[in-house]
Amino acid sequence: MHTRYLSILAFGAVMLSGCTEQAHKNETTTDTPSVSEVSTIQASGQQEKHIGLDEYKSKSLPLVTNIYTADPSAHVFDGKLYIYPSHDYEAGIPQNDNGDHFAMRDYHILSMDEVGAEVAEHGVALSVDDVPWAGRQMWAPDAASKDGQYYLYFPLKDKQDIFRIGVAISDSPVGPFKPQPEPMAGSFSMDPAVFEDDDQQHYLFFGGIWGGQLQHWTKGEYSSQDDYPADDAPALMPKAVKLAADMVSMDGEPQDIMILDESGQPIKQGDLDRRFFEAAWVHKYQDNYYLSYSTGDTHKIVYAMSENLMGPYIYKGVVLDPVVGWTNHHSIAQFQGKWYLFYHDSTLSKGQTHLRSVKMAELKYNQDGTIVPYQAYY
Ligand code: FUB
Repeated sequence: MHTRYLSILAFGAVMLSGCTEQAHKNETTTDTPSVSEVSTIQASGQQEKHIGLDEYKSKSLPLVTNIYTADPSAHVFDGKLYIYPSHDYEAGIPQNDNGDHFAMRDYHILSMDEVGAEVAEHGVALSVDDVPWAGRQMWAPDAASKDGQYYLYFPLKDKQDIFRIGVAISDSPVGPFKPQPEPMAGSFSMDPAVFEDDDQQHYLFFGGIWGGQLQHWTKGEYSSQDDYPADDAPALMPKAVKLAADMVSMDGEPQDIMILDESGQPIKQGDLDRRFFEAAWVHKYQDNYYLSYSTGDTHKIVYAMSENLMGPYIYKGVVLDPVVGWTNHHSIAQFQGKWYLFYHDSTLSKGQTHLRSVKMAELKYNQDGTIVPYQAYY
């Protein structure tokens, strides 16, 4: 039996009391607390292979510590770096396979003028209370800019508890954002990521299985039943669609983005180390598109490459090994001439899976364009 997002630590909840609205410098440090009694337990009673806090020392500090942040989507707008994260908090909801304990209610945006400079945290940019169709759970967002307007794309369950993707608009990259009265027509599942191609056309990538609900949409409409492919059949793939010129609607139907193995066969559903789970992100380096994503229950960020934005993509390898906490979610962006990996972990909360912190680190490429895997811990 799977245990969705379950990470029970052998020590109690740790509150962020004492944290102030201070910004922190992103510098290499050994910030991980030394905690000896850490284990992660599945409902089955088996131990999962997680990172224990006593085993590793972090290379990077959380970008902010006054709030918990996760799922960082990084973009450079007008020469400044903006990070659009989830805002984790303690909702007191028990952990389950659907991720109910990720009960986030608003978004706060981070920015910085240069790497190593103070990180600004800009307060509430959008609240669940502002969204007329809202049910619950504001999960991983992303943002885009066009013609002086900024668009925040956010996954949120509607009043029927079905994930939809909403769009909110602002004339500032840090909000406040005004939501559209309805979710994006035709939207489903979660983890939106918007990629702007060289011709300024924007594309929306999205999707995630388990609590992300992609397995409920295999017949083109919502079904309350899980519908996963057999282990030896092609995996459920991330979806992508061109955004219409208005940036708030889709130009066409979402299509599957195929991820193939080295022999040209679709990655199989049972290939847990490589199959798509959630957190799709696309970037372009030199002449190739890179589709990176989380493998979910094997806790890795991996990537595939293609010469075509809409694929097929060929699986290449690991970007980031498992981090402290169950989820692994990232973005990749170029800023001031260098490439960076943005990710999260749960070191600040001493391992609580639903209380994460965004970090960043330089990302390097090999001569052939493949990515040098990043090690988050010494
Ligand atoms: O933060 C809630 C969910 O956890 C995200 O949408 C997933 O990608 C995972 O990080």
